[in-house]
Amino acid sequence: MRAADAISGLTAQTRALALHRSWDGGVTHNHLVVVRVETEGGAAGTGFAWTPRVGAGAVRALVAEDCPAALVGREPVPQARWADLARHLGEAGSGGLAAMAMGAVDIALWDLRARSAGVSLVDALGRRRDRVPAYGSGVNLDYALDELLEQVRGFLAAGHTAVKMKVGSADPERDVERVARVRELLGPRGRLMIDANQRWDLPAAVRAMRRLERFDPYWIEEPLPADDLAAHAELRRATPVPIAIGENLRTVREFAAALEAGVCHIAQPNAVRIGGITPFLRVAALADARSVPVAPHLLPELSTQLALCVPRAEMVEDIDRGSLESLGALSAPSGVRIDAGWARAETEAGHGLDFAPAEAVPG
Ligand code: SMN
Ligand code: MG
Repeated sequence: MRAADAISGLTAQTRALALHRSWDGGVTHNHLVVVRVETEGGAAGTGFAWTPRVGAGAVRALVAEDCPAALVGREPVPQARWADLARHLGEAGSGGLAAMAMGAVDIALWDLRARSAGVSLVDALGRRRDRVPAYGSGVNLDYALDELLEQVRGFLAAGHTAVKMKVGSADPERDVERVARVRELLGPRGRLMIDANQRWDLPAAVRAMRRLERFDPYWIEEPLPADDLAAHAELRRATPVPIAIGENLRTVREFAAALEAGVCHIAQPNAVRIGGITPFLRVAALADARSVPVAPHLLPELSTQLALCVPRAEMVEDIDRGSLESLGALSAPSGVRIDAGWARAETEAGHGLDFAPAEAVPG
């Protein structure tokens, strides 16, 4: 890389994307932070972070105000810049919002690298497959039973045979009834994943799984507080259902510890929250070494591209009307397509995500 291609600057803008229907707990928007990295030679790459509820403004500030000192004047090499940024942002923490800021920058640097080479992100990272299975996913704990069943019918009509639904209702009986009805709709051969979003404590998780096991869940996702490995180990002894975690693990070391403890049977890194594509790939390598498949957490436009490159890919999440494209974040179709239960990426150079002009979000 010529010195003329050193990083010259970074910009970051936030944008509130109205959800078509609120996510559980009254979440009405997903907030996007779009980051652009430019080089002295005129090349550019785009990255992003997203957050349903809190932190978009803080991530924008970290990128725009704190990241340039670690990046400007240096070569846009993702892995090298990632290490610099981790050191530089370290006093803000290794995970959380600092990781999200790093994630947005790292995605931009990978986009820049692929574009400079004139290849797609998938080819820059190393394509291992042309398609990956997808599943229909709903943020549907707040849905009435008939709305939940309607959503699942929609997934089936779109060609999905694997579906994820929320559990963790205040009344455990409600979960049993809903899971039973969805299993009935799917039939015995469909894959049914359940996601508790950390809502249970250990006894509640043990009791719930005892009642839900008979519906043959393909995995139980986030049954417990994400960082409580000891509780996961206890639950693991109480249920044969594989445990899927990762959307709330924010560092490679947290994944290493969960894999080491034998409580992460399906790894679900989120490329934004873990600090970008660079650490995402490290998690995928660690998971592979433990015979654990990767089912990337949202959003489908990026997670599909990454799932095409990891050693062991399980499925990607086709979230109901929650993709960047369906939220109106893109000014052109992304090239990532999910059809009849399969996800593919036919993108132009880079990740192919062309973000619509951003507006500042008040506050
Ligand atoms: C989820 C998390 C964050 C936003 C939307 C949905 C959910 C999932 O836990 O696994 O899809
Ligand atoms: Mg989840």
